[in-house]
Amino acid sequence: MKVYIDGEFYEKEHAKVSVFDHGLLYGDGVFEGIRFYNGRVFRLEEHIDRLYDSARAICLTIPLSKEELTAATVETIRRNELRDGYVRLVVTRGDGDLGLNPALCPKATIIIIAAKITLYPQTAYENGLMVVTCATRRIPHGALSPMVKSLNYLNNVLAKIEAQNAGAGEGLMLNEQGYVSECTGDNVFIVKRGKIFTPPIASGALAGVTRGVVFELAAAAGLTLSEPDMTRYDLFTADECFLTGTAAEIIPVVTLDRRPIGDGKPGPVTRDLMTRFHELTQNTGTVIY
Ligand code: PXG
Repeated sequence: MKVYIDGEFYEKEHAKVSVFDHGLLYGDGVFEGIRFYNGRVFRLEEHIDRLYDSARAICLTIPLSKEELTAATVETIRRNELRDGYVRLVVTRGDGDLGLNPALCPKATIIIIAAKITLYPQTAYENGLMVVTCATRRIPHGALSPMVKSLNYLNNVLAKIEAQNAGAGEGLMLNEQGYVSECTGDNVFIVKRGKIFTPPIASGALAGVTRGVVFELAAAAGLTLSEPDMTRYDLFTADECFLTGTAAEIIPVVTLDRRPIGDGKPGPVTRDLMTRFHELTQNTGTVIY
């Protein structure tokens, strides 16, 4: 494996950053997870745009242009001779002294890792996932914007632990007001009487790239999609439920807090969207080779 760090490629065992990097010391940085399929990077431009927005929001200057970072991303995949996989971009505040002050870090560190990722077993895509509601709430806008894909994932990690301890595949996160926000690493959707619903970004949900793709697929399928405030009631009474994310793709949810959603099986709208999504990933994206 060849890992990109600040313009150089290193073998995995030599791919290291300083213990004084503020990404490690304070979680001071941002990241993106991007998939590539069939020799093409899926929605690369959108991911790069979100990375620069996340960086801008935390006053972090990425020392490359979007074009340069895009080229570095594609080159990292190429060097690893992969056609299908997952590429992780990490931009940290960089090497600095002890102390929070980001002015102590002269230059951001850029890391690009191209690898494979499997989040859930194939059976979960066929039979659906169990989800439980987590006691850990989604970070409020007033603490750190949930729009920022930052290196501070501790509250999501804690929520994930709750889900794992409950024997569930994913954890549903509510916001401080008790409205449904999203899962620990995916956005959530429901289908009710043929219409699709997902919580609004204001709920604390990440503006997921896959979420946006589902908006496009729903429009192409002639399905109505809206973003009302949602509570657990909406999930308990839904006909279908599914999650979206770069790593998860589109995955059906069949129970919430051990209560079946709909008939407790992946539904037809979810299955149709999964098929449409698969087709799109195979036939679109930035060409790698
Ligand atoms: N919400 C949160 C909190 C996320 O972290 C999503 C929603 C879905 O967004 P996208 O843009 O991916 O559709 C995410 C994304 C991982 C991993 O390593 C996590 C994500 C993406 C890629 C890999 O678990 N989360």
